Amino acid sequence: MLHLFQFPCNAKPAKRPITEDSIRPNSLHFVWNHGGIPIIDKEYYSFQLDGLVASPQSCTLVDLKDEFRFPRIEKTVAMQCSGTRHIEQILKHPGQGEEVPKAPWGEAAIGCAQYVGISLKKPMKACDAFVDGAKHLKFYGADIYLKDNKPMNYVGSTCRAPTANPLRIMVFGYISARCLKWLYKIKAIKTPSRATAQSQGYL
Ligand SMILES: Nc1nc2c(c(=O)[nH]1)N[C@H]1C(S)=C(S)[C@@H](COP(=O)(O)O)O[C@H]1N2
Ligand SMILES: [Mo]
Repeated sequence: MLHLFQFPCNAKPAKRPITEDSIRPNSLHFVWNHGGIPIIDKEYYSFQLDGLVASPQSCTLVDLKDEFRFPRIEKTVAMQCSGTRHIEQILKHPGQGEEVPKAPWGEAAIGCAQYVGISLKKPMKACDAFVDGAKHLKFYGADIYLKDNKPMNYVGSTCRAPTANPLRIMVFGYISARCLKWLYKIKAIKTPSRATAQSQGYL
């Protein structure tokens, strides 16, 4: 892989990948991070579902891996960063842009892979019902990055119909900026999140 940035790790295949197979091997799938890669202790990891729901829930990784409660599903998903070909934007508007302002991304920020996970509908069901006009889900990543020198978590939101693997949410049909990694919390909210990666960077 060619590292456009060593930190935060932003990497693309050094050569144009062979396109015979629509699935990109994991070792050649693009990587786009805004901050560090959090160290998550499986023993202590727990995942929250709260906000505008009747009964907020917390699950551990052991709960989420219980295939009896949460049957696994498999999907082939193509992800595309809305910042692919970002270099053209940087050349036209230097100084403007999102959180990884100088990463010279060309057209490589696209990748198709097979994901195995669980549907978010299942753990959400345990919350009973959405209340008070909950229309969106807000996702919180455990990683921290700096935006204008302020430390923050990577956060985003979507309308509430996604399917998820709790450590990585795959929201089908959305830009990959909403497919949060290292997810530790989902909150039901009324309107789209005001987090910078949602309301500015990848609006
Ligand atoms: N927690 C977290 N989730 C994140 C990001 C991030 O920096 N932190 N980057 C987003 C962006 S902009 C993209 S394009 C994809 C990249 O996913 P990948 O590294 O698996 O290709 O993850 C998204 N989810
Ligand atoms: Mo992205």
